Amino acid sequence: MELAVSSFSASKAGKAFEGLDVQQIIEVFRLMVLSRRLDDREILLKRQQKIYFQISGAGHEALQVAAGLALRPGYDWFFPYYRDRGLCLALGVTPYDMMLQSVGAATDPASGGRQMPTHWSNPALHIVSTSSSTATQILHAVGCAEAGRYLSRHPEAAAKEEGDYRAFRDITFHGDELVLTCLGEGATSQGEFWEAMNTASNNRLPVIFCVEDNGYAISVPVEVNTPGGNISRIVANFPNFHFAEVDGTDPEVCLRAFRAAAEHCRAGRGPAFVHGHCTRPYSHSLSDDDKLYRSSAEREADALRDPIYRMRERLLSERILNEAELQELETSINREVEEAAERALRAPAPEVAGIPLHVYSEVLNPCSPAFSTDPMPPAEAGSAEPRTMVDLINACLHDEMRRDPRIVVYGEDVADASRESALAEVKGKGGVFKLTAGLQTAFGSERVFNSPLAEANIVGRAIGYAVRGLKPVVEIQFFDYIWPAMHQIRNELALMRWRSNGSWAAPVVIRAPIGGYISGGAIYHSQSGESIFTHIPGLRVVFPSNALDANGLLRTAIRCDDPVLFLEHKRLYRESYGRAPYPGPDFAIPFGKAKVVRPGADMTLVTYGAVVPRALQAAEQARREHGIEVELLDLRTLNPYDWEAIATSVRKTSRVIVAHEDMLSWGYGAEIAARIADELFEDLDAPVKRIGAMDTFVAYRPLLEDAILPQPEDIFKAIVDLRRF
Ligand SMILES: Cc1ncc(C[n+]2csc(CCOP(=O)(O)OP(=O)(O)O)c2C)c(N)n1
Ligand SMILES: [Mg+2]
Repeated sequence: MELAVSSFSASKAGKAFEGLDVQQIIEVFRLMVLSRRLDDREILLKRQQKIYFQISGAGHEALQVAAGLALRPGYDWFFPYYRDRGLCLALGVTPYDMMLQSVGAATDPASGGRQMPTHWSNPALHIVSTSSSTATQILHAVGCAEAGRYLSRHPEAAAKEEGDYRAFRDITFHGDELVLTCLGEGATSQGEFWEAMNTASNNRLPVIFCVEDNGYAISVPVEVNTPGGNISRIVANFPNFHFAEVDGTDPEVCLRAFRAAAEHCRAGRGPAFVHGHCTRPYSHSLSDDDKLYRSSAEREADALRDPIYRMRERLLSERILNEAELQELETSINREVEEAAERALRAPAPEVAGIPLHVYSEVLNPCSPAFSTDPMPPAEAGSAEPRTMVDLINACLHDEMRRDPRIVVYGEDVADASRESALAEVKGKGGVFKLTAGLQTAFGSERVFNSPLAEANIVGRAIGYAVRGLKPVVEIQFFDYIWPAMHQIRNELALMRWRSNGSWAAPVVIRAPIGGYISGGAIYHSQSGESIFTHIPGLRVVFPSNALDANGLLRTAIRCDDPVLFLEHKRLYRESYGRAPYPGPDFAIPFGKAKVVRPGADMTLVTYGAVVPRALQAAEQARREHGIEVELLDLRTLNPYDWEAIATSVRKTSRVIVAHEDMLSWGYGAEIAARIADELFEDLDAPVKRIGAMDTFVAYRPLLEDAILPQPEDIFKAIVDLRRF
């Protein structure tokens, strides 16, 4: 709105307010008030039970609006916090869009009614979908900045290509783009914050970390979260950073800080840290009452620093607006908010039938025949010599990296040598199991590199790369150490597409060596646990049992458009079982297609991974000694899994055993067995049997390991027992 500005000289304003003209200064105030009024309206709607949750940005408006005005929507990238209404308004999210999310409308552009209010997402403005988790987004910001840098150095990687996920991803980038991520002072206690600071600092990434310090994390005061009570003091020694600690209630000071931070980042000097001291006048959320834990003196002091109140006073005292003009402005804001709320309340609700949409890619199905290609004849592929699973995974990585410049590979120890000069005289490491050997040498250190020893860092950054359209193929060194990344995998990686109603996706491949049977692997180098991941909607889980399947399934994992956990059994890496000649650079196996390892009419044995060769051994013994013909199914992929193959076989044999290496209780077999009992009851002549490890971890002494994990004799015994029915 244009207001008459009677008594204020623009040149005076320009000097005083970072060069903003009077209209721009008024716009700063307008956005701040708009943010507050939207919160107020939401609070009312929540009290009227017309919306279902409310958390406000009150007290943070000055810092956020300044950040939004200093940066470039649709050019820079944004990973905001749940309080960032002011930021998002300044970037261009409309009050109506916000209210659509408050009511959970079908047309809520951020999530289609799936996320709470203020869980931002807007592809056109480059606001990437964020969750309720307090610090996960910071690692995404780091990965996003790395992706931007990578793309500006390798612009050819942005080209659209048919035949894989690249056909569906538009990529844009700018050499001087930057990334803003925001968090509360409480969230700086999360490890992911420090993991992000580490990589941003080390790699001189153009990321602005904005800490919105309102002194509390719900009821926990800052000194409990931060030693000494000031995060700026603690981070001050991180190299390459530009630091600013500011009064977060003063938009002028904040604007200056963000402009300086942006300049530092755009010039390629490194990241920036803007620490703004804000207030929190409305308690943590509508479910919280700060009178329960803050003294009234403290609350009153906070109220005096309220950014809206202070800015209003300033506009009056500097005679930018008079009282009547302010009231006119406020009335027009109220009207805008009211209209947005009224319209949103009339918006249609989401369809129940649409719930499953965007759990996985709607445009590229990894189960489709497009991913079914035959191996090349050995003569054409180069050699008929049988190769190990390690060889064929490594070959697939080489082939795909050659084919697709969007692929980056990183993890702990995956590089040949981080100190490149050493490569003149040494062979290189290439992974503790050598799966990534030679990749850095072949494709360079920008595409293949070591990560810090931090699993959330590996997966969180990968999400940032992937939302930009790149394809990270990362390694978790041992499945046993995937747990620090679990938060990122479950709450972020697998959810990015569904929670943003298909606007964003993170089709990352995580490779992880898994399993025992290695004599001495003990508790922390023998774990299974695949069912924990198949219980995550949105995540594909693959578990090959032989070299050829590993090659073809990894290719599908890389070319598809969904996040994939690719589990590689350590015991099978170099086994003579399941070696195969190199199948050529385009061999692919679709997901969800089991393999009949051995046909049989007497009973079905469903398994996967390292139990496949053990079950085969048991099945052969059962044939020799009892004439029992077992049909052995190797599932190969666990999510999706081939229900048709299971059902077809069970209908034929009427008897079934589900076997796996993981612990029996709540294991993967429980789901398969339950579904067989449910849907194939009429076809069964015997109870559904399960075989799994004892309900304990794997012990060190091989004598104990052998007893804990299922052995061929256990499977043999179960086969013979099941025949009795
Ligand atoms: C990982 C995680 N743990 C706990 C919570 C619950 N929670 C939501 S907000 C919050 C406090 C956050 O405080 P701070 O980072 O200072 O941000 P503020 O809300 O004060 O802006 C907590 C504990 C969460 N959302 N995510
Ligand atoms: Mg806080």
